[in-house]
Amino acid sequence: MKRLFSGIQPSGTIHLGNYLGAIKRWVTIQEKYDSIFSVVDLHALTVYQDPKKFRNQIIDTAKILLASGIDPEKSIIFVQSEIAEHLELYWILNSITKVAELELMTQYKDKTQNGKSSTAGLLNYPVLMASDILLYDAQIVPVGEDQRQHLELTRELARRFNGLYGKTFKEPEELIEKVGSKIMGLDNPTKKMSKSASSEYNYIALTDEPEKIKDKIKKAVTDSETLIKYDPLKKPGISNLLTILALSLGKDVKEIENKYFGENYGRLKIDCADAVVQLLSKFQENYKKISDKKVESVLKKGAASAGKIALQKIEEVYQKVGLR
Ligand code: AQP
Repeated sequence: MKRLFSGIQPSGTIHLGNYLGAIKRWVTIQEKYDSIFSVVDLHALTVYQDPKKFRNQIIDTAKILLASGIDPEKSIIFVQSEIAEHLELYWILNSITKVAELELMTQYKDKTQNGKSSTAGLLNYPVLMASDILLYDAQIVPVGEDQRQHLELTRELARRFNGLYGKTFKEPEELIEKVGSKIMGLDNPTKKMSKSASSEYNYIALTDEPEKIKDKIKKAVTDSETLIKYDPLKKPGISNLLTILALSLGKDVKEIENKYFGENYGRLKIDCADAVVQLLSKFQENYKKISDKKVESVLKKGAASAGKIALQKIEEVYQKVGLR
């Protein structure tokens, strides 16, 4: 069975974009791959996190994975900072990464657009991501559109290291689905739905009550026309609602677009909200039943399993570079 790695940052409220773009798929694909899912808390630190809330966010993110259906009997779930080898490999890979190639990363450029000097952590973020993947010899990495460039860098670093020190790392393949890879913000459909958005009307939290979900979708930004059509460039708000509705129902966007042709925006919003409420109902029921104690015990077991693989790999790497 091929090994799969993916991560989620505990950087705020986990939202519908994270669910439709990542977590929901992880639940299905864990059957097919030897899967490792990490709560990547070190990545989250590239943006300031309130120390009083951070640990709770970490536990809550893991709880969300469990409530969504990630099965700790089938997959490894662990917290990144509990496995120090991520940082050890990060240093080794940093030593073969050029600053210029990191400066080219779109996500880095987006986050530093205002011309302010960025932190070294933000610049080096893709190297830590490469370490996460290569440490476990992951061959499959499910990614959103925004992470593709980072995965390409991961492959490049694997090739570079192998070229310098002999075959050590596997080059991972991306697993991407075009639809749903980018769910847009409800209050601004030209930018992706985001945990760190300033308004809660940007996202639907997975734990939002049905009334809240309905209210947020009702207020979602659309356009001044009356035409329901899937056209992300010209009609980003309507296209986003069609995507959310289609994915929530497990249907094709084209089919949903045809079905709603000639309908009014109000109808689309009501049906979209109902579908999201329905989609999240089982998750919310599960979420309420999982205790923090249960989460801690799953994470402990996960760290033990991940730690074994990581230790073996870092020993191999240290030998290859001559540290051992
Ligand atoms: N809007 C989105 N649509 C589809 N997929 C998304 N993902 C994130 N936002 C969307 C996917 O969720 C997984 C985990 O993401 P992450 O924790 O690495 O966070 P992120 O990509 O940085 O996005 P966020 O949620 O907006 O967080 P902040 O605001 O903290 O940057 C990934 O597979 C990601 O593609």
